[in-house]
Amino acid sequence: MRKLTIIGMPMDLGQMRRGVDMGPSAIRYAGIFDRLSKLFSSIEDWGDIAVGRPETIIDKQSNLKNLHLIAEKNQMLAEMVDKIIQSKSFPLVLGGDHSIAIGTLAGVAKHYKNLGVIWYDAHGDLNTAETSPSGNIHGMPLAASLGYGHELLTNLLGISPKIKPDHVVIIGARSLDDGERRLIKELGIKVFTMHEIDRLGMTRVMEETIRYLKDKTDGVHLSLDLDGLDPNDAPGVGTPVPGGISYRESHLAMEMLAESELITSAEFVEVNPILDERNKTAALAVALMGSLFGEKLL
Ligand code: EXY
Ligand code: MN
Ligand code: MN
Ligand code: MN
Repeated sequence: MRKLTIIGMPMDLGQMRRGVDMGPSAIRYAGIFDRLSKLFSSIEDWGDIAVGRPETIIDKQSNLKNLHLIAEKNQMLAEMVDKIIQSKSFPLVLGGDHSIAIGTLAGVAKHYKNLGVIWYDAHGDLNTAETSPSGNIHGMPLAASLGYGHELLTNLLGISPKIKPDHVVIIGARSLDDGERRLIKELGIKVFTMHEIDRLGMTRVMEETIRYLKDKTDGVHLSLDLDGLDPNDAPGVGTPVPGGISYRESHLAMEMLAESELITSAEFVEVNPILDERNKTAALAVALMGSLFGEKLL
């Protein structure tokens, strides 16, 4: 049976709403250990990376918020994730805002030549300093991992790009900026927007996702932003977008990923307990982890 190693990244520097730094605590409090202990031969918790919460600093040249600190902290995360994989354990990263994917993917990409990524999100996270409407780096991690954006974000661990455009699948998109749409078209990134999920159903979306990634990748990272789900099911997120993926569809997606045995690393991000209703979103994250790691109903 597999080993699992959990690492918390209490990062809130990638966006402007307080509270998402408490995501890792909220997810642990929601019972991650009890839920996952039956599914792994051993679970280790390496604790949280010390991020801190200084006042926002806007980089004068790029207009990016907290650029230097985000790069520095993600470097630490990348090194930890690298160590977890070296120890032959499955890395599970708890966020924190989505800017942490820059670090997670850097650590993971060291180990895979053809890394696949499933980006489960209401957003594309494909902005750069030039296209971003906000300067918030949590709207940029997928672009950075593809090699687009500020060098401090694209070049972590000296690997750039971390992933190739045809190894990425975005699921749940319903809020894309103009620059993100352009990049998606230019790079030919596979996207299942809410339209395709409504039209095809989640079963077919996941079948196509798995088929698309299976033969051309040697590992697949799941980056699950809780705002991919509908805000009724996941109210505790900083950038909610109505009309999202349902609770049941998300379980089905995770169960199909478990069956596929494709996923080699994962992160669950954007849980903000201050905005949540009685830790509902953290509990949802833990329930989805159960399905992702092979929990059965019967
Ligand atoms: N596209 C918007 C921006 O870049 O500011 C909103 C990004 C939200 C990113 C969230 C976490 O996925
Ligand atoms: Mn903040
Ligand atoms: Mn995101
Ligand atoms: Mn999002």
